[in-house]
Order: sequence, then C-alpha cells, then structure tokens
Amino acid sequence: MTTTTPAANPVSSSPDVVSNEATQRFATACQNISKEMMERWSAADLLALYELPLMDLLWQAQQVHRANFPANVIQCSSLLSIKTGGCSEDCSYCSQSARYDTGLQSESLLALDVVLSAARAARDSGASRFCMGAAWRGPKDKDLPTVIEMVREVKALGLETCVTLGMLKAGQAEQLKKAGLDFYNHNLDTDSDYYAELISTHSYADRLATLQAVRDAGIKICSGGIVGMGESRKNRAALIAQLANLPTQPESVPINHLQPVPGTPLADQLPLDHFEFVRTIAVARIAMPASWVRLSAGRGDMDETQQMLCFLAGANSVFYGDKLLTTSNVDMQADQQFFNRLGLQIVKQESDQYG
Ligand code: SAM
Ligand code: DTB
Ligand code: SF4
Repeated sequence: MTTTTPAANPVSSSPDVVSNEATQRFATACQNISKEMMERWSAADLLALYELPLMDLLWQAQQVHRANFPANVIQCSSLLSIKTGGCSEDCSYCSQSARYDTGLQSESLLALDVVLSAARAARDSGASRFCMGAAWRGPKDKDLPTVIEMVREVKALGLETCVTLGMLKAGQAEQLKKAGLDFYNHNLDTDSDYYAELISTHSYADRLATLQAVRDAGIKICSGGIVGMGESRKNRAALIAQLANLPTQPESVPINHLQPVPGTPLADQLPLDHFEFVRTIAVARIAMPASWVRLSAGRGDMDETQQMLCFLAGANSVFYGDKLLTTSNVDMQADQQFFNRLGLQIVKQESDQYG
C-alpha cells in the first residue's frame, strides 16, 4: 500500500507556507528512512524508531515536522460532551460506560442553545475547531437530526466542526457531511492485537468500517489512540503503523494518555514514563508527516517542560479548554500565556492557512 497524504496536506496545497526548499528538507529528513518504510510502515519499522536514542529520534521528528508545517503554530480544538454517560459499551478506560460504577452523572443530549454558547465561548477564546462528543455505541437515527443541527449552527459561528459519536450506520456519514461536518473523530485507540483485552462489545474491524464510511463521505478523519493502558511498546508501534497505513492517513491524530478513572478496570494503571510518551509523539510525527498530531488527554498532568518536549517531538495541536469530556484539562488562560512564552501562534482555521 502506498502512503497517501491527507486531503488537507499542508505541503502540497499551500504554496505560501511550503516551498520546494521545504520538500528538499523533507527529503533530507527522510534520508535515514528507506523508501520501503515510507510506502508502508510496519510495526517493526516504527519499533526501530522507538528504540533510537531519544535525541536522535527527536532530531528526525523535528526535521520531518519542519519540512511539513510551519514550526511555531498550534491548532486548538475545544471539546464538549453533548451526551454524557450511560454508554452500552465496555471500553475498560472509559468513565462513561454504564458497566462501571464511576460516579459520573449521566446527561441526555444537550439542547442546541447550550451547545452554541459553549461553542461561542471556545471561539472567542481562540479555538479554531469545536468537537462534540457523545457517549454512544453509535447515534440512533432519531438523535441524528439534533446533532446535524448542532453541526450546522456551530459551523455558522465560523468554527471547524468535529463530532465523535461512535459507530456510524449506512447513510449517517453522508447526512453529517451534508450538514457541513469537517472532521469525524473515531480513534483506533490501541493495537488491533490488544483491542480485545480492553473492549468486548465492538471490534477493531467495526472501528475500521466507520473510518472507511467517514472517508467515503468526504469527511476528514481524526483518529488516534490512548497509551498507558498496559500495552507494550510493540503494541504502541503497531497502533501507529495501523493509523499510518490507513488508505489515506488521518488529517488529525490525537495521542491520549490514559486518564485513569476510579471504578473502571484501568483505574489503577500506572502512568507511562514521560519519555516513552514523547517517543510516541515523535514516532507518530515521522510516520504521518502531514497530519496534525494532537497532544491530547494527559496534558493536564504534564508540567510545561514536559508539554514543550511533546511539541519539540512534533505535536502541533492540543485540546484547549478547562475540560475534556468528563475529566479536567488545562486552564485556558494558563495555556494562552504558555503558548505566548513559547512563541507559538494559535492557527485561526487550519484549512484557510495551511491546506
Ligand atoms: N463513544 C464514542 C467512541 O467511543 O468513539 C465517542 C466518545 S469516546 C469518549 C472518545 C474517545 O475518548 C475514545 O475513543 C478514547 O480514545 C477517549 N477516551 C475515553 N476515555 C478515556 C480515558 N479515560 N483516557 C483517555 N482517553 C479516553
Ligand atoms: C480524543 O482522542 N480525545 C478526546 C476526544 N478525542 C473526544 C477525549 C478524551 C477523553 C478523556 C477522558 C474524559 O474526559 O472522559
Ligand atoms: Fe462508550 Fe465511547 Fe466510552 Fe467506549 S469510549 S464506553 S463507546 S463513550
């Protein structure tokens, strides 16, 4: 399989930002990466990158990053849980599964005005994308019109739109596309070989089928995973290979660190060594050169230097806002000051400026 760059590839479609010179730099950056590896990443290829000395891995990731993106920009997505808890699925990491006693207060689908006031606040604070998440196995046909209205109205505020609703049935992706949906978030979450250790109510093949339906409908894909769930480094390399070898690479790749939630089977999981997390970002950057790699859940547990290392490894996107879906994130004002101190510029609209 040939690795294809995303439709919104900032290299090929934005001459202002990337030049032949950048293409040349990318070729140089890839000098240690064989042609065969670029055509199809194997888990073994990526494991070999993981095992490089950290400074060498960061050096390669930086070169790939700078050849494909302006180095000092950051894309900010804000999240809102539009339907919380009571989910039929048994994902071992999730606070929202009805199978675990996590003490979470369930909430039915939010009203449009509540969603719009959150979206306006996110926009006014600098977010370029608004991502609406629902604790569903998949949307019921009766719920879809409400979500479609949310997508339409959030888009009308000038924000990019993203939803994460679980598995889609035939025709649903097309309806979302018609409403103006820009991105669908649907994570592979972990290596296909580890998937059944964590989830029994749906399969990895189900996830792939939804990603295909989303792609076929012409919606951009946001797909990544969670690390720190007891998987091995080999599993992490395999997850990144599986994402990188999708027929078209995801435009956005969220890398989450598990948020251990009391009451879930993974409540007592110990955090991953931070350098291993940084390696994961760097390997994702190299394997998916033109994707926006998002430093996602777990950022709130990192100090500024730890976060900065993730940016150095190639992360160029974050979840922005005090809350993720049900767990806390990073204070927005602290983020604004932090990005200023690093000289990072928040992108207004990814699609306008970079591809
Ligand atoms: N129900 C839909 C689904 O599973 O695709 C959408 C909502 S679900 C909460 C979205 C994503 O949140 C999951 O795919 C997973 O990557 C992430 N997630 C859930 N619980 C998490 C946790 N405790 N730590 C980190 N990420 C988590
Ligand atoms: C993604 O990859 N991470 C976000 C978003 N996509 C939907 C969700 C993180 C959830 C963290 C746990 C919580 O807040 O419930
Ligand atoms: Fe449900 Fe999604 Fe949580 Fe799994 S991750 S339990 S599908 S809300």
